[in-house]
Amino acid sequence: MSSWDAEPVWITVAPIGAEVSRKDHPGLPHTPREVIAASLEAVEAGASIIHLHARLPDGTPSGDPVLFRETIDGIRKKSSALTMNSTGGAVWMSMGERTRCLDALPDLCALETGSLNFDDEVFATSRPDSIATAARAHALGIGIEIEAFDVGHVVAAARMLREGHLLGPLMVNMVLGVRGGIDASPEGLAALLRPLPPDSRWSVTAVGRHQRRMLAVGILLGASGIRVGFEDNVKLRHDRLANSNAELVADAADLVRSLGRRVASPAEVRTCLLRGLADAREGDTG
Ligand code: KMH
Ligand code: ZN
Repeated sequence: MSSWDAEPVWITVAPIGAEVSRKDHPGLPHTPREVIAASLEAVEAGASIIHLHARLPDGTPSGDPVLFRETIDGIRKKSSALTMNSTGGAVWMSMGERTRCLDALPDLCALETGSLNFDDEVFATSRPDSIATAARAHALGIGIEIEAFDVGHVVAAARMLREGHLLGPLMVNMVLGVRGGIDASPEGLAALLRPLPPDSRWSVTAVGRHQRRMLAVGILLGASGIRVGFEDNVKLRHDRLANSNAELVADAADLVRSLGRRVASPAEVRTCLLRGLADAREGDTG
């Protein structure tokens, strides 16, 4: 392996989510205007990728591409951070509703490659739906980050790569600690990394109280990125509510630096992820 500790670590902020509400954090952004403000503040604090969901003004999750587009436009006007639309949506959304957000043309989208129990609910993504969503993202020039909540999701992504449904190298976000998915432990992360094809890029997300220590494990094992934000955890160091998404990003940036690595800039992440996409396309057309 090349000297991974010299490689910068990108920070993704997930400021909104779909399963969190203002009961969990009164400052949860809902409207595009609120999301843009929270995102730009997070970029100032060190984030280079914004993982987006959309909400109606009353907080109901929505797949409306107009809401996503307004948010993306506002972020792009004032920063070079990469935008990533969730095609996971909310657990209760149909696949059609989840994927409408691709029409807003983000830089990247998050894609599920399998199903799991999401606490008491079923979060279902069939293989044909994953393949169709990947094809649509490719056709629109949108990069893909796989969201792996359990080992089978990584295995399924590797199969999609082998079969040509995904462009390489894979970019996989390892999500630890969802009730129903893999547990937030070093062994859990190792299990997710085992089926990952060589040369893949991977990042770590951990929900709730295990977040900071699992991000540290990822940083030390060579993760390309880490993710924080109200979608995953509303508390700072699990004893008080974070003041903002930006405060969580600043804390994550401190963690990266304290472990001897450096925080990637949006320009570095753009070059790394979007050039990879262009190279893969050239390879395709031969
Ligand atoms: N809201 C979760 C059910 C993603 O963004 O792709 C799915 C989710 C993952 O948030
Ligand atoms: Zn999400």
